[in-house]
Amino acid sequence: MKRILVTGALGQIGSELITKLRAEYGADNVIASDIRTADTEAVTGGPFEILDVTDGAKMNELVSKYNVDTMMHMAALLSAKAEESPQLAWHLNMGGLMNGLETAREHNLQFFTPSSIGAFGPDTPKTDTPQDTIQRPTTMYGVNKVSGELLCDYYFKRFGVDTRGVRFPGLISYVTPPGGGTTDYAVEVYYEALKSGSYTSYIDKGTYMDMMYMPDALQAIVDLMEADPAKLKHRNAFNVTAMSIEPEMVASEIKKHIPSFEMNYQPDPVRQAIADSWPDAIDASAAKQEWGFKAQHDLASMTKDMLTKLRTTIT
Ligand code: AKB
Repeated sequence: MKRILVTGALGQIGSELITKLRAEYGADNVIASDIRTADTEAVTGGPFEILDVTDGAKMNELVSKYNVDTMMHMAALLSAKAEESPQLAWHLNMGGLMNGLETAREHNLQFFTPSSIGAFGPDTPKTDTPQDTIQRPTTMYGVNKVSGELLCDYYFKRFGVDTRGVRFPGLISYVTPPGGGTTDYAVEVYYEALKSGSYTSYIDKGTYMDMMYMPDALQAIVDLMEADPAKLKHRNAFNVTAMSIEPEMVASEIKKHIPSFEMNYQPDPVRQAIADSWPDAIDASAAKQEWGFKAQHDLASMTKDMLTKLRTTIT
C-alpha cells in the first residue's frame, strides 16, 4: 500500500485527486498539503498539512513524519498567471519541483508531476503532435514545463528516482475551478451556461486545443503510477488527451441541453496568443502503448455529465 504526499491539494487537480487516492489507498495513507487551508474534503477527510513547496525542509519533514513513499507534486502556477508574474512562476514552479525531486531522491520516493501541452511551442507540429518533437515554448509556463520534464528525466537517469509524468491538456471538472490557465474557458462556459445562459469566450472560435475530463485525468495518474516500470520508455512527459476541440464545438454541445444558450467571443490577447502557440491535437499513442492509457469521455459524454453535476450545485 502506498503512503502518498500530495502537494497543491486544494488546486483544480489536487482536490479531486485526494478524493480518488483516499478511496483507492485509504484515507490515512494520503497526506494532503497546500499553502492554505479550506473547509474541503482534502482537509477534513484525512491528514492535511500546510506546505509551501518552496520550503524544502518542511517538505522533507512531512515525508519523514508520515513515512511517505510516493509524492504527487501538483502545486504550480498555470500558464496565464505565469505570464503575469514570470519571476514568481520560475520561483514556485521550478523551486517547488526541485524541492520535490530532492526530497524524492533522499527518501527514495516514487514521484509524479504533471507537464502540459504548454511544453510545446509555435514550432511544434500542430496536429498529431508526436511524443518526441520540437519543444521551443514561448511562455514562462512552457519554459518551466520543458525544464521540469528534463529535470525529472535527469533525476531518473542520474539518481534512479522513479519519476513519472504526463503532458496534460486542458482539464475540465465541476468540483474546483482552475485558476489562471489558458484552457479555463472550457470550464467557465459550463458554469455560465447554467447561471446566465450565455458566455463570452476569451478564446476565439476556431482555436483548437486538447482537453480531457477530470475523471480520465485522475485515472491516468493512478494507471501511470501503477504501471510496470519495465514497460516505460518515456516516463516523464507522456502526451495524453481525450479530445481536440474549439469553443464553437463546446457551445453547440451545450445547446443540445440548453437550446437558448448563447456564446460570444472577445479574445483576450494574452491568452489567445498562448493558445495559438500550443498544438491543436496531440498524439497520445506512446501513453497507450506503454501503459494502456485510455480516456472514457468524449465531448458529448463530458458535457452531459458536467451539466448534470453542476445543476445540483448551481441551480
Ligand atoms: C493551462 O491552461 O495553463 C493549463 C494547461 C493546459 O497546462 N490548463
